[in-house]
Amino acid sequence: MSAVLATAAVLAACTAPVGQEPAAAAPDVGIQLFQLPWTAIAEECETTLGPNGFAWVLTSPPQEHIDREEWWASYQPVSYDLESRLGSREEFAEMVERCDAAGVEIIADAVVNHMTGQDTPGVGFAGTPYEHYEYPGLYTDADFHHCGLTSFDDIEDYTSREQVQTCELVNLADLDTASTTVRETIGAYLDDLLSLGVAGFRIDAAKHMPADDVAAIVGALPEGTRIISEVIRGGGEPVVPEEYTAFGEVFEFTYARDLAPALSNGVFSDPGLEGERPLHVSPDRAVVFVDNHDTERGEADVTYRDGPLYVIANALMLADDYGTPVVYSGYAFTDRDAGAPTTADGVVEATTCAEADGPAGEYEDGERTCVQSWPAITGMLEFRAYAGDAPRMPGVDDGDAYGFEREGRGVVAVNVGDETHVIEIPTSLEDGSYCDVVSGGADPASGDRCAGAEYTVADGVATFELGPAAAAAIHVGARL
Ligand code: LAG
Ligand code: CA
Repeated sequence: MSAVLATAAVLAACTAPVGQEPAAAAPDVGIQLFQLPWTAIAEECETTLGPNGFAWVLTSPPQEHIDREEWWASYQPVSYDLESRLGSREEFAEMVERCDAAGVEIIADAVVNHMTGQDTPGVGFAGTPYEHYEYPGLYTDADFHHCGLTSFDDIEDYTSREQVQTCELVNLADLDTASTTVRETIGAYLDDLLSLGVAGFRIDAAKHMPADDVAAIVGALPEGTRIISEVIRGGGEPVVPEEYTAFGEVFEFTYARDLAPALSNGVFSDPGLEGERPLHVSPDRAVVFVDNHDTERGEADVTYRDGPLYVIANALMLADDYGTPVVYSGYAFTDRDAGAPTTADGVVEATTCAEADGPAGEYEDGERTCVQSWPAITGMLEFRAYAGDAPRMPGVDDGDAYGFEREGRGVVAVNVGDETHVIEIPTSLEDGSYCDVVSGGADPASGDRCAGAEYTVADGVATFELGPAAAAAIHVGARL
């Protein structure tokens, strides 16, 4: 149902005069709306995500958490009550309903490897009292690992599988997920979220739980529940994402790591086009991203702060034929711990976008990036719908410019340099003039003009004149 609605939305948004239709592949792109309250996500689904063809939202964790200002309070569960700084149970349920009606599914972030990392007793956001290893009505000390392998039971050596999975991640009380009662308690929490209509879960810190434990927990959920395990690939580490693909998808961290260098040095190379990419799970198991809430505070070389380069990175990801992309949308920060702005009663506010049309030149702390609204991104969602499952053809790397065709369906081109560059890309698209969907696509008013740039295909070659740090994309549905 939702896929049908979303396809209709993409069709409605497409104003190309030629009678080409998007390929059969259903819209698959997700959007991580980091620390956005439930009522605001419901709004976004109706006004922006549904109409722009996003298929799913990854929310921040919905359960009760420690009562602290930092965003990462969300990652320290106190109880599985759906009462958090992001909204109430009722608001969560209403969000799922409204998003569903707009053709957008909800994937909830499930923090189930651990509880809090607080050494002193406290009271959670919704009023539940707790201690480091005591959560009334939920878990007692016996439900936790005390690995006894390191001085403070903290993970110190990531080359030790035993430490990674049974010691504590930054002091967070580590659940004994081999225990039947622990598995059942986690299962009841996930079932509760499913009863409100969520489509599935991001499994937070999955690497820190044996794959067999995760398999047992999610295996008890209804068939069709979507599972995306967060298993950060690490060089020389024994626990690898491939262990978690038998029961769902995984976030493929290699993807962003491979994408970034070319954006600064202009040296692009094609991925293995014959299927296999080194250190990548198989394409049908991969969820890919340019950045997420952790990497934008850490390893990511390209984030919202990089403006046009960030658009280019997202355009290349959305044009690719590998994996299922999730676009990231958060808020500006200078302090990595700073939570999203809250009201006087401590709930997160849906602050305004710094700029809805694209990256802002400058950001004030707390302003939202609203990447889901950027015309360049929604244009690439349209490109992706038209590209369908057409294979990616060998690319052209020409100085600071690069581009490739999705066979017979569309061509994408980028220029990461600071001078204008003309790049020619072989294509089997029909000769003619095409509207660039990154800079606006077809002009809805006229139907025979482009709102943004126009590029031509002649004699099997698409020619793009790209300004500094620019991307462009044409597809079969955007031919004049
Ligand atoms: C994740 N995936 O595996 C989340 O994506 C990531 O954002 C979480 O870390 C982590 N695992 C645990 O769920 C975040 C912050 C940490 C924060 C942690 C717990 O990046 O900085 O740790 O959530 O809130 C914080 C302090 C630590 C402290 C710990 C316990 O930074 O110094 O030891 O809390 O109190
Ligand atoms: Ca663990």
